[in-house]
Amino acid sequence: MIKQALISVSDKTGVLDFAKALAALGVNILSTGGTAKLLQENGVQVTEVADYTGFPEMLDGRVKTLHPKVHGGILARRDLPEHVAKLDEHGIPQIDMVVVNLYPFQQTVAKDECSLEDAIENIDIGGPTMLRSAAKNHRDVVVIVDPADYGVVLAEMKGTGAAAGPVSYETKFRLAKKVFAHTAQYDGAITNYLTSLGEDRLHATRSSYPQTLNMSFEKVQDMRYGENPHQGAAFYRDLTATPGALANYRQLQGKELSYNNIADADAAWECVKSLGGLGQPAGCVIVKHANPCGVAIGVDALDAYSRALQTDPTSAFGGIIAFNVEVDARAAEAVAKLFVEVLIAPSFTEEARRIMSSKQNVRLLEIPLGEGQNAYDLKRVGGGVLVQAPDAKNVGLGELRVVSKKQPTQQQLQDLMFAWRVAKFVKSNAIVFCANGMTLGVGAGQMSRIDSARIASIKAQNAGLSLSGSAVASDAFFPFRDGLDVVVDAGATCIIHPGGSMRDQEVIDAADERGVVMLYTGTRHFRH
Ligand code: 93A
Repeated sequence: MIKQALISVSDKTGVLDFAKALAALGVNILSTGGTAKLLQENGVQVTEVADYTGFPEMLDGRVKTLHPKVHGGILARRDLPEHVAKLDEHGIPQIDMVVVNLYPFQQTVAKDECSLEDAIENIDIGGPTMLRSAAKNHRDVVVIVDPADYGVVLAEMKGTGAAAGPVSYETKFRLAKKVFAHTAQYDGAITNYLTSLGEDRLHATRSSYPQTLNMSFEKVQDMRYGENPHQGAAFYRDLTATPGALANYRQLQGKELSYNNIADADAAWECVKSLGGLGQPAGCVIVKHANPCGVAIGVDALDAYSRALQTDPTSAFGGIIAFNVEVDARAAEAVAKLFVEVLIAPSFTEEARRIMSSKQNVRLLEIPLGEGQNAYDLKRVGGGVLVQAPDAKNVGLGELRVVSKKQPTQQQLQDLMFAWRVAKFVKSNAIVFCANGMTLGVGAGQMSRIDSARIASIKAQNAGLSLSGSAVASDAFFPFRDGLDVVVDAGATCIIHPGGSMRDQEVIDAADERGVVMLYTGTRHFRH
């Protein structure tokens, strides 16, 4: 039986309706200053914690609920007669439900103008203490930290009839686990903030990379295995993930996603999201082993797909395909002809879904298009983790510098911009041949740039694509003129790369000697 609940919330979403419902079920409500005021003003009868303990809120609210009458009432084991007798001895009634959410620390420190003092005042002490007390004693106490759980708890309480009834052990245990995950994350945010402050502890010197880095993830799914069948694996979502992130996918059909599916799906999704603003409405990316093996933009999904597929139809077999526009029936029909592992798009028409349903093994993922970036890019190394800002840079036309004598045509500029966008998503060393908004040959992941260049042109030949008049992007500078000679021999007439080599002049002279256009981006896109 839930006879008494303590409600103390900073986020007051839904709390009024919840408290009203509890009161209607005959639950006695204890509450702190601001929460009590809101409830009272709206006709809910509550007892202020200060009146309940006989101690006023003090020290500017720093001490509100930190009292044995509160914590004794939460922590006492109802199954131990000694505990129950102790409560009686001290006149402490039991508290059967704790509804608490915390001072908004994360939101406070996210503001640029936040001072150390603001941050410190927003470190909640009494709230986590009650949450932890209640979660520890979850067998006897219902604890709610997330307003989204009000409904579930009420439903269970009402399910037992007119009187306030028991909440199931399963629910209480789930809610308790949620509390510890929440307080761990909360303390993590405090640690991240404090250990990011400079020596002088002035806010202005806050570093993006704290001394102690805490991140919280929640499991999306267990996987049958990892990169290889002898490796266990699971997929976790960063708790800060935005709706457009891969981890927020909705699977519409198909087998369970594997570890490699998810890694490749992410590569495809990130690449296709970057194809906007290139002069065509639709974009399509086909990925195999984390590298794009075909990328194109087009007038619609089918057009983009058909062109992307031409680059390397052999590698596309068993690939992962992503679109940045809705997949319609025509595109779905074309894709259904290929053996595909995963198909990703912001949406699918009903007709497209019906067509894909004949290919039940294809995993269909729907993800809203969104610009959200991971806060940190992480890479595990033995015993540690490398942390960097994600590569969010998209070079604009204004940043390009023509270094050859020959000036680019408008068409060449467009081709070079497209090639450069794609090269960012190809493992280094990356060489990408393109023309008319489609890839013609992709050389990826080689230890020498010249080998990537050779491979890219061989692949174009294998696919029967002409490289004559093509544009080439190289993710980093050409260290010697030999790489440039390879791509020009293959037919390229314009080249884009970051520049910045010791032998830049040698490479520029080579471009002039060969009569091709060369542009510098000033930005490098290594991807390992
Ligand atoms: O300053 S505290 O750390 N000291 C406390 O004793 C205490 N008890 C509850 N903060 C405390 N709280 C927090 O107050 C709760 O976690 C909740 O976030 C907030 C609700 O305050 P009010 O009801 O006055 O809006």
